[in-house]
Amino acid sequence: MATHTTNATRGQRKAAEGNTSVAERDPELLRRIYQIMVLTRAVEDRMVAMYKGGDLLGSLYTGHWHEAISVGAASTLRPDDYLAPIHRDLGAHLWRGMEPWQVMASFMGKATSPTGGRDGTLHYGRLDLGIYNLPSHIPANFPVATGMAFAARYRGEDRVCLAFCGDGSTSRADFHESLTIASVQKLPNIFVIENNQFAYSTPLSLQSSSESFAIKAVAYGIPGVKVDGTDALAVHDAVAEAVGRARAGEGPSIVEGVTMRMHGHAEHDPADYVPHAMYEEWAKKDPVELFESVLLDAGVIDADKAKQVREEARQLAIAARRKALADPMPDASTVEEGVYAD
Ligand SMILES: Cc1ncc(C[n+]2csc(CCOP(=O)(O)OP(=O)(O)O)c2C)c(N)n1
Repeated sequence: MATHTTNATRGQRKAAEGNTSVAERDPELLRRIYQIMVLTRAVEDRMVAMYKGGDLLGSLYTGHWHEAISVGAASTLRPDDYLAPIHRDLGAHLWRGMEPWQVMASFMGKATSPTGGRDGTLHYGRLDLGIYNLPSHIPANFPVATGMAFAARYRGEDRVCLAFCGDGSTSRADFHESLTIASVQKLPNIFVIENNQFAYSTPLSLQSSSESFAIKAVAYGIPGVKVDGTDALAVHDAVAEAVGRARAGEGPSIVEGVTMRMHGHAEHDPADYVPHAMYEEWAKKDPVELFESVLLDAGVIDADKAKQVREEARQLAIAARRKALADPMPDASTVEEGVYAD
């Protein structure tokens, strides 16, 4: 099995092969990726304001500058595939059909949230959309993802399971255990590592001595590729290739997307440990703006359409906040429901 690890983005390599033209791609898919990236940013910006305004119960984790990874990766899946996201992946939830108000309702502990108000932050999922609720312990979604992939194969289904984790999560034992079982069993898994330079306050230099996270794939005998995580098409293409292999029974892959965590670990964290120059550098690589420019340059959207998409996203986020605020808290008498088997 070929194992390739490269620093070139998938987009760059495809460009070199001469088949990456934006014009050759499905314009509907491109517009949908753009729309969900814009919506993700709008919803998270609104939730940051809600956090500051005291609307939310717990802390708020956002995925600013992760939009190209979460949406680029999720957009490669079939609706019946499985998704095991983390706290940076609102874009993947929204791609699958999670409603923005449901996300807000979750951070408010509302009865209408996907967890019925049993959680005041981000442990929401929707099994009807194939989205597994993320466990708090990271990357505990990885062993679950291998289980989902195993179940799919056991049942004779050709579903795949896409799971995300951060750079810090790769240092945990469950990362290694999951990669080991997935590779020896050739499970239909895709493991996306969101390298955002920090794991809370731990910088990459204290996290790993490897030249990349993708290169860790070599030890598992599986393909690993490192792509520009601010480039939605680079992520999409790399993950699509991995999905193709997984669905064909060729086993799991690692895709590393390199980006920056542009907010604190969560909104309570001022992240004073991040050198200011890093923010200045990465501010030039806003994935939403970069993708918008690509689509504008290729004529897939025009300036009016971009304005319309942004305004619609803003209005959707405003309406979502209004609904989530108005929704009821759980009825205290139901507190034991869902705790014990009937
Ligand atoms: C096993 C475990 N240890 C610690 C935590 C607390 N915690 C939550 S996210 C996080 C940082 C994770 O870093 P990384 O995997 O790089 O993802 P990022 O938050 O940077 O996206 C920590 C320490 C946890 N949830 N689970």
